Amino acid sequence: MRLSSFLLAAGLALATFACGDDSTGSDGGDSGIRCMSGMHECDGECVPDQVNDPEMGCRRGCGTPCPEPSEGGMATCTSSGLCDVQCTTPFVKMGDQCECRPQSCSEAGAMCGTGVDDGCGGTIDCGMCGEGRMCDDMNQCVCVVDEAEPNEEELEAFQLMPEMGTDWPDTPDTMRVFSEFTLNTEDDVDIYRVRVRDAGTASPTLRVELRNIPAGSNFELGAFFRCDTSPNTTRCDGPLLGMEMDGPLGRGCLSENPAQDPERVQLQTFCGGDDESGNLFIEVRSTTWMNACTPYELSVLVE
Ligand SMILES: [Ca+2]
Ligand SMILES: [Ca+2]
Ligand SMILES: [Ca+2]
Repeated sequence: MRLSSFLLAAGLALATFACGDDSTGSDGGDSGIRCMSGMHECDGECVPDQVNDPEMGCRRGCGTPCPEPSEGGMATCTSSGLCDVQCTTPFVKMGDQCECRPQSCSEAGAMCGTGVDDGCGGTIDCGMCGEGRMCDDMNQCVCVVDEAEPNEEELEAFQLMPEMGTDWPDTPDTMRVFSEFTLNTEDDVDIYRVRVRDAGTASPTLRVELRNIPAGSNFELGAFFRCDTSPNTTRCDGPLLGMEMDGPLGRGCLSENPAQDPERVQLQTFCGGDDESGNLFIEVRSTTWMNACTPYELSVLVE
């Protein structure tokens, strides 16, 4: 077995050598002169092999540079010492020339858009994006940006309004559900401001819920209150209603449930004096973002 495979390998090696030997001399002329190893034929004579460089016509050439393709590539040498051409995408080799082959949308890296460059001076139409998405400058489908953007920090906080007016009184209760906002990128942070007005005798209770978190994503909710009158001793209500947290946006709660589970926080406001009016800041962010553009639902209750 071992001997036969050795013989087979030896046979193949000989065949390769013989083949290489046969073709030697075919490029310099057709006189059929056979040259010894390390030589090849040029104009009826055997000459030494050259450096395998296209500038010199490659190893088995006769000193004339290899022809360059007219566009889209360059002359090269094959490993056996003959002239060849190498084409750069989107050009493809056709004989000794490179021809432009128009790119498809995926080859061009485009998900959408009209007038996408096909690489050959023409354009292709790569269609439109699905619902909730738009085509950006790079021809990528990205989530549509919601109306509250930019709202990444306190100074840009988007003010949420109740059905009527701008303030959210606690007497009677004020409640509203918002379902037009999205986290449109992995880094999107949405900060909202709710103007709470203490209109009753008891201090306002604030309840915020985050629902309709897209499948595969995990969003978190924070709610923080800042009193008009210090000191601010607002606290989180109950262990199931968020983690107490003193943050840059005020005193409040964080709710960090796993996966798609809704987030829920409840704050009991306490301020200096009798008036517990102030600003509620709500923060929505993601820890896992699955590139879904569907809106989340934010419910705010002041009672
Ligand atoms: Ca947003
Ligand atoms: Ca934002
Ligand atoms: Ca969560």
